[in-house]
Amino acid sequence: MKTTDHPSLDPLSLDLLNLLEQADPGVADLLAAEANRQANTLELIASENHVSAAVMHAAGTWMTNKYAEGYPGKRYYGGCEHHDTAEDLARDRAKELFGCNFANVQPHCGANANIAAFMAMCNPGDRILSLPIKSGGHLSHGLKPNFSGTFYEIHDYDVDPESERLDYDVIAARAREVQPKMIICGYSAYPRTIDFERFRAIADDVGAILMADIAHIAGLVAGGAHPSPFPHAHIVTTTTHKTLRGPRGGLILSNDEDVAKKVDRKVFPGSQGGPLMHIITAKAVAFGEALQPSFNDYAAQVVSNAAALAEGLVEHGYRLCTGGTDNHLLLVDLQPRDADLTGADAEQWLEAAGIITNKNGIPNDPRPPMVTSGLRLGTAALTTRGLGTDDMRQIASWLDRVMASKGDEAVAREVRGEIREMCDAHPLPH
Ligand code: DSN
Repeated sequence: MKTTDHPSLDPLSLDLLNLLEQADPGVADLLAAEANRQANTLELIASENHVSAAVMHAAGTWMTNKYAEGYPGKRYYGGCEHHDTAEDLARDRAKELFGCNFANVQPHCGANANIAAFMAMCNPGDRILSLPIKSGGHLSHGLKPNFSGTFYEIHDYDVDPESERLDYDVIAARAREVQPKMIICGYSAYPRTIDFERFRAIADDVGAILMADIAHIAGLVAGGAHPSPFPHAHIVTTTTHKTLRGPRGGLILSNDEDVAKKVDRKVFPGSQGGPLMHIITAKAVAFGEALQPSFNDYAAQVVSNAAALAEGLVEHGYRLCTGGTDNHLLLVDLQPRDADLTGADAEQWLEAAGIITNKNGIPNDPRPPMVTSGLRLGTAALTTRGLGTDDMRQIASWLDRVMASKGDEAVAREVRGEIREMCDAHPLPH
């Protein structure tokens, strides 16, 4: 594969491919193929996005060469002057972005942020109240094989079986019953606004800590399109790469100095060694981007696009869990449209047509997690490409055409061609 096959790539990316063509042609080929895949398909995975060229290239720099165990001003290695500056910049920008007093930018990912948060706020064996993964929670909130389910006593709350939404009165009753040390809110597949204030009242009622994992909605919070977990949550964790559109990584935020001190100890040396300074530098760049006024427009458009996609799918006969969406994602129940259609089939057929999604269990899903009756869709990446609400209606109609055809190859080929035109008109960010 020649780099001249990629006229839409930014100059640094072309230089990288040229360099690798000499140094490691196999890797050059696979990277070029992945760049093409991302450019030529529609990304609807709710937890993914397309970073700017500035964020992407900031993640691949000299900063990767350095050990910087410790924190700015207190490192275990010499030569950390510029690493201190980068980490301070990332921390200051994160605090400004989320309106809080403390940020730890070292967690390598969201699950690592959650490990450190659990260790900071709880002791092994403590009771934790969270939403299980089968109802939209995250595996690091208490799944049995995960650290959380292994070392803590996990109790569930659930969404209402009819409305599929959080029922705060029921959660409050459950909290009184369980008397947890910590309550977790924030989810991977919940399409509705989270009432953080109500969660804090529930936590206060039983003397529990409130942890908000805002990994999915962080960009919406930063851009003013979802209420903030501050001042309600005692501790907030997130990833940096979903709606926030930064490099792949984690982040912990708080307003409380005692929480902050504990978190710092539990990230390093509690659960991690050397921080990924190249990623922390890219986090600083991404937070700088999210502080621009245009990021508010982006966040608002993500939400409008999700609403338009939801409307389009409902018009085609699909049922949406909870009846719709308030945020960037929708959870589609495929059963009413076609009782035989599974999430696994839909994911595979759509990928063949150039639409990238993930199968996802729906509340009370009769099918196992590798099959599922649902599809989770998100609009963060499409919105980054500059797509709007009219495009979402077109995409809803492609989704239906492919799923209704049951993976017919000719239909997939046709749709793929049409999608290619939309992709060419909306190149990835440079
Ligand atoms: N695995 C992520 C998601 O797709 O939602 C959550 O970390």
